[in-house]
Amino acid sequence: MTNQAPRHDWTREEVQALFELPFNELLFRAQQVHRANFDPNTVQLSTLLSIKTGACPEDCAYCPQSTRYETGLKKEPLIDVDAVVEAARAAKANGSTRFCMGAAWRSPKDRDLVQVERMVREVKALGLETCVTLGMLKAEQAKRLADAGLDYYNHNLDTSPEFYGKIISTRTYEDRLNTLEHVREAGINVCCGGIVGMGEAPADRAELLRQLAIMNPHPDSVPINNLVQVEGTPLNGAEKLSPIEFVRTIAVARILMPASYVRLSAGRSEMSDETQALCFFAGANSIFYGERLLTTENPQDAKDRELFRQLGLRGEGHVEEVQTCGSGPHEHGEATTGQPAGLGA
Ligand code: SAM
Ligand code: DTB
Ligand code: SF4
Repeated sequence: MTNQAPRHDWTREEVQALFELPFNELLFRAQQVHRANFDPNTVQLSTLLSIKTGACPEDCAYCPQSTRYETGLKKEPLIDVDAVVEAARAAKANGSTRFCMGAAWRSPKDRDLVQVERMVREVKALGLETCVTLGMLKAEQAKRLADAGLDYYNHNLDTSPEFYGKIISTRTYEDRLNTLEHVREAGINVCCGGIVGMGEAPADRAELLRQLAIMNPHPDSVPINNLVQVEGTPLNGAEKLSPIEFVRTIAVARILMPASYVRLSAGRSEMSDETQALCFFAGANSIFYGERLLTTENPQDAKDRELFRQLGLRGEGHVEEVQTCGSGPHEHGEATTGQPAGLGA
């Protein structure tokens, strides 16, 4: 029942019905699916670095980096490759296996891409998985990044197609799907999720997850962000999602996309340990680890170490310690063993 092949034909009604299950029933099902596909006590660790900060021409209503909103953010042009390598080395020493570099661009200029390609090569040479999020990509740009050895590209749907126009006007949902297609066609793994807590209706959350789940194949990583409210952005002061509804969102994501890594992403700083514990029980098996997201804060390393200790969770092993796990439960061939510093068992 629980380790069936992933489906791509979920209907709105089916997804809605999952959200409406009694909480215990939903979490039990999610945990069953999770166990059929992953080690339930292992969490993949990714570290973020903003490589180009602020002054973004887009109008994403949640984002402190848009030039349209007064958020007091200090803007910074594309940083040096050396600074990136230093941060990546520290992330690896701390137990992260993936290093995600984010740039506040609508889309990268071809000359900027040369520098990003160098970053990808050098971070990869450290033995880390690489991920970048640079905005919209053309097919040739995705190809260049693939040639540089990029492992993942993050590009979120953010919300349902129906709610999308209330959040962003400067690029369309279709634009996002096109970028995702270029990424997939170039052979790069897709990291794609969204944000909740933006004042969307329950049906928008269900539809965001359904849109992700009807992709074939499913995104390899699915970041679920809880809006980080930033003063000066239009969504500052939006009604917050209840922690229980957030946990339900994680559980439904796990059931719809059984073999994908579901990342408990932005918003952990404001979450209780208990909420995070429920998210892990509901099937979240990846986090951003490290004291900053892109421009906002994330829990201190020591706090995450203590949380993992209390829950008996361990960070997924370093990439170069990969053991082939052909007979194992998860199908990505990534590391399942190893004792990374910081969050190892
Ligand atoms: N500029 C590129 C883009 O938008 O595609 C890449 C960087 S952008 C900051 C990456 C993602 O971060 C967004 O798609 C959004 O899902 C997430 N994000 C941005 N601001 C956020 C916030 N305040 N709270 C939660 N997630 C946020
Ligand atoms: C994703 O889904 N969440 C990350 C990453 N992909 C790039 C970004 C979260 C950003 C939170 C707000 C900030 O720190 O600027
Ligand atoms: Fe720019 Fe990305 Fe922020 Fe939108 S989410 S304003 S595209 S940095």
